[in-house]
Amino acid sequence: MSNIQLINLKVMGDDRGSLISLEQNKNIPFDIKRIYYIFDTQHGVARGFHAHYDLEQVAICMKGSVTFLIDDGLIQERVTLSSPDIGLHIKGLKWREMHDFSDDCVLMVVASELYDEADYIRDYDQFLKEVSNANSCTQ
Ligand code: T46
Repeated sequence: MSNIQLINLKVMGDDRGSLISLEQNKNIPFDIKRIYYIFDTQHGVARGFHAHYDLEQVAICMKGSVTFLIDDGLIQERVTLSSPDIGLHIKGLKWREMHDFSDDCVLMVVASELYDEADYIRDYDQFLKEVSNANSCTQ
């Protein structure tokens, strides 16, 4: 199964333009506790380079484009987000990196938990150990 889980967000359009509504436990598959957004990313900058223990997120590129790398410890996959009606659902132990931000990129992220630095795994070798531990628990 692919690590790239995309959510198609229904556009409510009329002759005035477009509108998308995000609702917890409806098109966003969890309780929403936090929203943050990333913008004015400097040219050539990449972000992320971490995984989370428990956090579940949906990333939506409101403007411009950005490429995510999602890595489950075995497979690395890339997806470019460039439309406000597509959400990238990131759940479970997944290393994520964000590359190739366009100058005008506005990336909004809807999150299931408040900010907690203790939930971050910022070291790739530690991430691989956590994946291995999780896999040995499920076998
Ligand atoms: C993720 C990717 C997609 C806060 O104080 N509160 C917050 O809610 C967030 C998200 C960050 N911060 C602080 C922590 C750092 O001092 O803001 C600074 C930048 O955060 P970070 O380096 O973690 O940013 P990114 O872009 O590498 O990662 C972010 C999220 O942190 C992360 O959960 O999945 O976007």
